[in-house]
Amino acid sequence: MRLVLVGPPGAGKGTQATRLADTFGVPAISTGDIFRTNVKRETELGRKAQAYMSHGALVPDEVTNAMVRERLAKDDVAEGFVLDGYPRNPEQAVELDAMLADHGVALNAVVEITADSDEVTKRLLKRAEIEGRADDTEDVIRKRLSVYADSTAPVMAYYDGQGLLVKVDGTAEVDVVTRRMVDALRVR
Ligand code: B4P
Repeated sequence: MRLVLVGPPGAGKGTQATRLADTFGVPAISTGDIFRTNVKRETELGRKAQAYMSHGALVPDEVTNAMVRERLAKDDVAEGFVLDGYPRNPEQAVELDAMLADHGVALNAVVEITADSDEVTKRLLKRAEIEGRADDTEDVIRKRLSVYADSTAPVMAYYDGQGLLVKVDGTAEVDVVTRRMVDALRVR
């Protein structure tokens, strides 16, 4: 199973990616998590990503694409993966298709998790109280939502055109959303 999860910040991509990865027995790959790990370890990649992330902007494509290309070349993704947070613009989507073609494989489905701005803002502000993530402040959340509308929303048309898009309503309890996703993927 080669899956991509797309959705606004706070829709539940990271939350659901681990659950789907367990269900299908493949690794979950989160570009946001890889960046955050690198920021914490103060690596060169982390230094490059930090300023963009803390302002809610996308990390430049050349940095992100190279990182994903390297990750998808590892042995553990031979049987599949759940990709969370990538692609985030149509250019990254084209690049992902090229990476997979190089390995002679293709995506099985792209799941769009939907949730409105009020709901995701509420969730992220709650997470801020628990985890204190630098990009979960009200101003940065607003910026992330506008980046999503401008840059990431067009990715859905790209995948819809390929017949890969599956829409799942993300506004329910976590278990319910997981079941909706698994059911929607099984009927495909
Ligand atoms: P991400 O790490 O992808 O952050 P995110 O969009 O907020 O999603 P996340 O997975 O963390 O949250 P989730 O919705 O699961 O990206 C962070 C930054 O990294 C970006 O702004 C950008 O700068 C950079 N970046 C990442 N990928 C990039 C790319 N491809 N190109 C360029 N830059 C990139 O969960 C949010 C909260 O909601 C959690 O607290 C969770 O517990 C809660 N929640 C989840 N499901 C719920 C439910 N059903 N009900 C109630 N609460 C729920």
